[in-house]
Amino acid sequence: MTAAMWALQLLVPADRSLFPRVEAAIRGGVTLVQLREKDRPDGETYRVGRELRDLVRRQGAAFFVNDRPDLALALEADGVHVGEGDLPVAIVRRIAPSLLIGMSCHDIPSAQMAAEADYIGFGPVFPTPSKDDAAAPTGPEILRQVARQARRPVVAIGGIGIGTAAQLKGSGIAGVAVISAILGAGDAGAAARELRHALGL
Ligand code: 3NM
Repeated sequence: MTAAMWALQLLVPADRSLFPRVEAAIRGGVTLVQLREKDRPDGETYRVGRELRDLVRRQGAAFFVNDRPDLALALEADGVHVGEGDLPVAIVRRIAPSLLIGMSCHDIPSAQMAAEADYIGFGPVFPTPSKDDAAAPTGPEILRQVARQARRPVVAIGGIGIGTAAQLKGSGIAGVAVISAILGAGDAGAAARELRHALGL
């Protein structure tokens, strides 16, 4: 695992029509792609996920799966990203020892509890258009405190884009995770490049 792996993460659903954008985004500087599919049947997610994994690996990025250690194992992913309502990290580690593990945290106490994860996903830092049930935004100051205290790399999420990136500079984060800033951009490659530049990552 290299620190650079956490720099710029892109979350994508199991949708083949997004593949060209994912490919361009990796060329632009996305280091990790996370398959995040909440709606489709498992069989379809698995089939599309295999193609996505192959594309991501070909381009030299890491491949993670959201929420589902079973699917992450089936897809031979590099890692799985779990939330507070999912299986505890120690249990995921036991049943899936080959996987790196990311854990979502939304406040300082939960970030302190996530010491067993390989990285902490912290947010939403800003209001997000991409998650209906997102917690209240923390703002960049809480993120800074978490990044300072955490013994794990911290990846910021939620409303991060070219308009908010400047507020994260110098916060001590290892990287950011985004949806709309890249998938919603006209040119996904340019969006990824500009975001990395703006963040100094
Ligand atoms: N999780 P965008 S915020 C998937 O805070 C997700 O845990 C969040 O999308 C959390 O970059 C979020 O478009 C959505 O704001 C991120």
